Amino acid sequence: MIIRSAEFVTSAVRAEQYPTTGFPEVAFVGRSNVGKSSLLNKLVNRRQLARTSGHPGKTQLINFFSINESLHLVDLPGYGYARVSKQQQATWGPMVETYLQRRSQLRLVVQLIDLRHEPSREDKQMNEWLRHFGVPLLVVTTKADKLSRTERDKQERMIRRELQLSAPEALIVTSAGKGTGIEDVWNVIESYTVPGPESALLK
Ligand SMILES: Nc1nc2c(ncn2[C@@H]2O[C@H](COP(=O)(O)OP(=O)(O)OP(=O)(O)O)[C@@H](O)[C@H]2O)c(=O)[nH]1
Ligand SMILES: [Mg+2]
Repeated sequence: MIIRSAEFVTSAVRAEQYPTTGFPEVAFVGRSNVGKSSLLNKLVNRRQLARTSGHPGKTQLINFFSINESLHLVDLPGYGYARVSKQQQATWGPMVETYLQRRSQLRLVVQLIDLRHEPSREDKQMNEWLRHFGVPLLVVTTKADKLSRTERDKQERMIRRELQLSAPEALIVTSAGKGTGIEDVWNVIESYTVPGPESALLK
C-alpha cells in the first residue's frame, strides 16, 4: 500500500458529527493502551498522526483519518480503563456502539488484543458483540516484539482458542514497534475496501 496522504479529518462523539464523505471505513477497537493508535500510525507510516501515550485513556473521541482521499481509518477510544471519570465511562458505550452499529460505510473492524495476555472479559464481550451484529472482523494481536518467538506462537494459539478463531486469516500477529504483520493487515483492509469506482486510488 502506497500512502500518498494521511490526514486527520475530525473527532466525533455523536453520529451527526461523523464525516459526510462516503469513503469506506475501517475501525480499530480494543482495550485502552493495547496499541490502537500506534498500529494506525504504523499502517500509514506517520509517527504521531494518531496521538499515543504510555498512559491508558489517551484517545477519548472517535477520530477519523483520511488515507489517499479514498479511505477512512477510525481510531476508537479504548474500553476497560477504570480510571476515567464516571461520565466518560457512561458515554463510552453509546459513543462506540452507535458508531459500530449505525455507520453504513463501515467495512471492517480490527479488534486489537495484547499478545502477552489472555483476552479480558471485555475483549470477549466485544468479540461476541461484533460477531452477533455480523460486522466483518479481523483480530490483530499487538506488541509481538515484547515476546520471544516461542512465546508468540504459544500466546497466538491461546488467543485463537479463547476467541474461537479457527480460520488462519482470522488473526494477524503484529508489532507497531517493529513493523511485523503490517503488510498482512493492509492486505486484509484492501480486500474489504477496494471494490468501487475509487479502487484505483488505493493502489
Ligand atoms: N513494545 C511495543 N509497544 C507498543 C506497541 N504498540 C503500542 N505500544 C505502546 O503501548 C502504549 C499504548 O499505545 P497506544 O497506541 O497509545 O494505545 P491505544 O490503544 O491507542 O490506547 P488508548 O488511546 O488509551 O485507548 C504506548 O506506550 C505505545 O508506545 C508495540 O507494537 N510494541
Ligand atoms: Mg489511542
